[in-house]
Amino acid sequence: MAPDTNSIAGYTIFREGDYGSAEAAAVIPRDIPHPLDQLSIVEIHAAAKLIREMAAPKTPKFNCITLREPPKLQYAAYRQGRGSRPDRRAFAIIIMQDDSGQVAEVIVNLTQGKIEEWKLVKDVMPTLTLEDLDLMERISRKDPRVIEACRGLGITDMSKVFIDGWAIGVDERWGLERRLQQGLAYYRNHELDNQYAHPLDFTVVADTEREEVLSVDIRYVNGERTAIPLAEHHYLPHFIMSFQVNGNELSWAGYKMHIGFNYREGIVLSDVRMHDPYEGRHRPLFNRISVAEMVVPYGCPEVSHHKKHAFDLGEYGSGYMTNSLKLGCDCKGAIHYMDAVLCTGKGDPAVIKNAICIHEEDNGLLYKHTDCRDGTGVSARDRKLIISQIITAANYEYGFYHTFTLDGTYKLEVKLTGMLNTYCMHPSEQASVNPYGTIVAPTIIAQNHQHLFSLRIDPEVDGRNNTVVQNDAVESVEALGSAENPYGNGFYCQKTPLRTALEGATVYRHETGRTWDIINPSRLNPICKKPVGYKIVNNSCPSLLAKTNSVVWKRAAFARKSLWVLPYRDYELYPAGDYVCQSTGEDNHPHNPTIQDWANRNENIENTDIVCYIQFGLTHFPRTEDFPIMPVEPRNPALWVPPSSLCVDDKSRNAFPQTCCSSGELKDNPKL
Ligand code: ABN
Ligand code: CU
Repeated sequence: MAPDTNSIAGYTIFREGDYGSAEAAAVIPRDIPHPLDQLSIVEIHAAAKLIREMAAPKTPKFNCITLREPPKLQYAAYRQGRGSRPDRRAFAIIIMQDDSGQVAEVIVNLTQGKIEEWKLVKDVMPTLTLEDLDLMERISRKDPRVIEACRGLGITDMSKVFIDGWAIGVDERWGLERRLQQGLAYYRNHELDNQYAHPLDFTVVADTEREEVLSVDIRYVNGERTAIPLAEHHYLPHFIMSFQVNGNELSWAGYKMHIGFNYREGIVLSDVRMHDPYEGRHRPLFNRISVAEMVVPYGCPEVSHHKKHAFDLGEYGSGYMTNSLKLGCDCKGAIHYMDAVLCTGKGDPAVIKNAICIHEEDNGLLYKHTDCRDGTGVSARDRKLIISQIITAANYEYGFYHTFTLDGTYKLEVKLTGMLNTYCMHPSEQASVNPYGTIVAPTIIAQNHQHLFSLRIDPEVDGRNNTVVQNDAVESVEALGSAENPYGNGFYCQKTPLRTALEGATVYRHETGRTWDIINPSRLNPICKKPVGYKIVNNSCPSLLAKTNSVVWKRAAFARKSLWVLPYRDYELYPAGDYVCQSTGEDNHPHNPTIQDWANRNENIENTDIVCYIQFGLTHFPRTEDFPIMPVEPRNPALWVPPSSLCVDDKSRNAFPQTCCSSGELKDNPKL
C-alpha cells in the first residue's frame, strides 16, 4: 500500500506492513538500531499493535509513541562495554475513546514483544497533536453558532474562515472532565492571503474528544461587533516586490524607467534614469534601449544554403514571436508580468499574456574589504533587476534579459536554446570531410552559423549631448631606457574621441582590450574633474565571416562593425533597413536606407545627441550534444537532465501559433 500523504499536513503516513515502498525503505534502519535511535516505523507499528490488543474491546487514541530511552547507567555500561545492549522499548500515552476518556501511560518492550507497564494517569491532559488541532477548525466551521457569528461580520463562505486551535489554559466554565481547546478565528479572502491580517472578533471553545463546540465567545465593544480588518498584508514572495510598477513605469533601487514593447524589437526601455543620493536628483542615463536587429548567417557554401541568413527581428519581429511566459516554467519567484498588445492580419488586437517578465535576483558580491591588521571588514551583496522576454524563432529560442544592477550597470544577456537548424545528408556524403557542419544524428547535419545581434542604445548620460571615446590599453611609446620610460614598464589608456559617423564605425580590438566610454563632456566629476561617462564593454563580437560583397555582407551592413555611433534622428531605428525581407542592402536605397547609409553622411557625433549600435554574438559550431535540444548557450550538454515541466498548449493560446510553450497548462514531469 502506498503511504498516505493526505490526512495530516506534512506527514507521510505508513500503513502496517507497508515496508516495501521506497519511502519506507528510506526510514527503516538497515542495521540493529543504536539504543538512542528514534523508533522506526516498524517498531511504532509493533508497539501500537500490542497496545491495541491489550486495550480491546476499547479503542485507544495514541497521543504519542516514542522511544523509552534506556536508564542512564544501563546505557553507560553498554557504551563502555560493561553491559549488554539495552532492550528497545516504546513509551506511549493513550486516550481511551469512550466516555471515560481515560489517559494511560504504556511501556512496551519491543525486544521481547510484550507490554511491561500500563499506568492510568488521572487529572492530566496530554499534549495537543496536529490531529487534535485540526479537529477544532473542522467542527467550528460546521457549528451553527460559529456560522452565525461569522454572518454577523458579513462572512457567508465558511471555507474562508480559519480557526487556529490553541490549548485552553484554564477556562473556569469547564474542568478536566473535558479535553478542551480554544479556537482563534481569522478570515482568508483568497488562497495566498495572509489570514493573520484579518482576525475576527470571537473565539470558540470546544471539546475536541467529543467533537462538540461548547461556546462561541463574541467580544462586543459598546454593544457592537468589530469589523474585520480587510487590508491585505502579505509576506509570501509572490507579493514581496522590491520594485514598484505604475502602469508601465518601473522604479527599482533608485532607477526609474519606462517599459514598452513593439512587434519588431519586443522590449523597449525608455527614459532610464537613476537617483543620485549625493546630488539629490535623478540623472538621465539612456533615452531608449532595444535589440534592434540580428542576423544568423549560415556557413555552408552549397547552393540553396547560401540563402539561409535569418534576420529574426527585421524579417519576423521579435514582438510577434514572443512567448507567453509561465510561472514555474520560464520564471520563478516574485514576478511581475506585462502583457503585449499586437494585431492580427485582420486588424484585431491580439494580446500575449505575460510577454515580459520582471523580477529581482541576488547578484553575488558587490564589494568587500577586510583590514588585514585588525580583521574588521565590510562587504555588500549586489542585486539585479531583470526585464526579460523569450522568443521562439521557428527552431530557435532566444531569451533576452535586460539587467540592471545596484552599481548602475546595464547589461544585456541573450540566452540561446531550442533546436538546431538541420539538413539531411545523402548516404554518399562524408561528414568527416565536411567542414561546414556537424553530424548530430545519423544522416542529419547541423551547419555552422553565427548569431550577430545589434543592441541599439540611445544614450543620455547626464544630459542629451554625449561623445564616445575609444579606450585602448597601450604600452608607452617611449623606448625602454629613454628618459620618459627608463625601465620600460609604462602603459596607459589611449583615449580617442570618435568625431564623425565614419570614425564611429569601429571594431573591437582584443590586443588592446578595447572599450568605449559614452561621456558627457559638459559634466565633470567633481573629484577627478573628468567627464562623467558610461563604459561600453563588449568583447563577444565576432566578425561577420561571410566575404565582403557576399549577399549577407550586403544585407547585414550592421554586422560589419562592433560599434556604430551616429547622430540621433527620429525614426532611424533599424540598422538593416525598415524593410528587411528580400532587401539587397544596396547603398542609397530611396526607401530603405541601412546603417551604412546613415554612417556615409559622416555627420558630427561629438558632443551632440548620438545613438550607438553595439554588435555582439557568437559563432556556433554545432555539437552532436546540441541535438535534439540545445542547452542554453554557453552551457555544457544537458541532455541527461529531464525537463522540469512540460508546457502544453491549450485552446486559450494566443493568436501567435509559434508561442507553443504559451498559455498552456503546466504539467509536472512525473519523473522528477
Ligand atoms: N530562424 C528563421 C525563422 C524565424 C522565425 C520564423 C521562421 C523562420
Ligand atoms: Cu546557434
